[in-house]
Amino acid sequence: MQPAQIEDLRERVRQNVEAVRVTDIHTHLYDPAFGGLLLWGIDDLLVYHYLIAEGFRWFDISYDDFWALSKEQQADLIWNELFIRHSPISEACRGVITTLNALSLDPKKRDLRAIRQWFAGWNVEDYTGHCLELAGVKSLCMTNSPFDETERPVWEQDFRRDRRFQAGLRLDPLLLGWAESGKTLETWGFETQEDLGGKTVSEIRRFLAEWTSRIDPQYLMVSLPPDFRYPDRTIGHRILNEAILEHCREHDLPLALMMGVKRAVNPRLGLAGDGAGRSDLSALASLCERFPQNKFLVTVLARENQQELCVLARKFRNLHVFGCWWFTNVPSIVSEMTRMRLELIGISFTPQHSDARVLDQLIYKWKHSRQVIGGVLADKYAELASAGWLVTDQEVQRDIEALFGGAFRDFKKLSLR
Ligand code: RAT
Ligand code: ZN
Repeated sequence: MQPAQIEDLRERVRQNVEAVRVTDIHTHLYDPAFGGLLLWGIDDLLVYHYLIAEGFRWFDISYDDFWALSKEQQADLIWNELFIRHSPISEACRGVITTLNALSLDPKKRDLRAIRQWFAGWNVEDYTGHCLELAGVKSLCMTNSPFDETERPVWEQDFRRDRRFQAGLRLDPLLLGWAESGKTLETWGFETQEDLGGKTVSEIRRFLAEWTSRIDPQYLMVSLPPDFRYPDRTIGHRILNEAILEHCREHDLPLALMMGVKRAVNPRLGLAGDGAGRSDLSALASLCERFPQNKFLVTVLARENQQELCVLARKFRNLHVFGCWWFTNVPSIVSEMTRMRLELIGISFTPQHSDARVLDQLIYKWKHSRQVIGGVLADKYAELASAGWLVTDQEVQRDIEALFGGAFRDFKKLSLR
């Protein structure tokens, strides 16, 4: 191929990535029927926990005083410190600029008051459609915890689901904090014992069955600390083996494992105080090997674990790698991870999820991810063409659809018998 043809191919690949409609497989957004739980607008964008963590590197205010402020006051502080007094260069800061710009709010004016006024003119239903459209997202997965006192009551009423918002059943307390969550289940009418004796395991399964039928999840999910081991002799492991994995097999649901989060490294920062650590992926290897009929959707937080995760995916077809999670969702690392994944496992993974907590973040998270992933894919197809393969537009489009949702759907359908 001539250099001009290669450049043309690269451009077509990038355009395809720009245009593809995405299935976002992990977010913290809610169906609009959940009312105030669906966050949106400039103040929620500014008080995102990623920005709170960055703001505290400059703030001259105690943690307690900060938390005592109203949302708007916190947003003012963050705006002044991270956007006015310093240039908004970090990924999370740049995201706010990309979002405002895409919404046609001129960030160059730096007029927070005018931005607030603009948002006040929207209603949530219209704005939801507007954001999904601008982000090119056709559907997304929420994070739904039965243990969350604010969302539970909504599920317990009858409401009309917005099919663009699919459920994900989050179970961290069940697996990681049985001493407490067992008691909670008891108050909800399940017979439990702290040592898992008597009917406890079947009662946990009844609880899982009830929530599965109530919310119709795409998968069950849990985030794990870096010191998670498998196998191990803990109550949590018995819950995993005897209740969660059995339930997943019976309902043909994947279990999403988000590995490597150290919760509350600095508890004074609240949600912003979590950190990251390197995981022992031999735990994941054991799970994939011992449970060949269970499906595992996995993302890992430590950069140091990424290659090992790809190698495991080459060994186990019941493992689907997804996303550049949280601290890895910065362009330099997304680029390196996506390149490595394509090189090791081809098209059989899901390069990104947004993890959006605020609706409007879908816009920047997907815009930034598309830019990086599009560039990496352009390189890869150019290399393939140079190697002598005929790269057709139709096949490029097929692959890109797989990477942005299709491979995830195929993995869910995969028969492991
Ligand atoms: O990315 C985030 O917003 C984190 O706070 C976590 O929620 C993480 O994504 C998780 O799902 O545990
Ligand atoms: Zn998340």
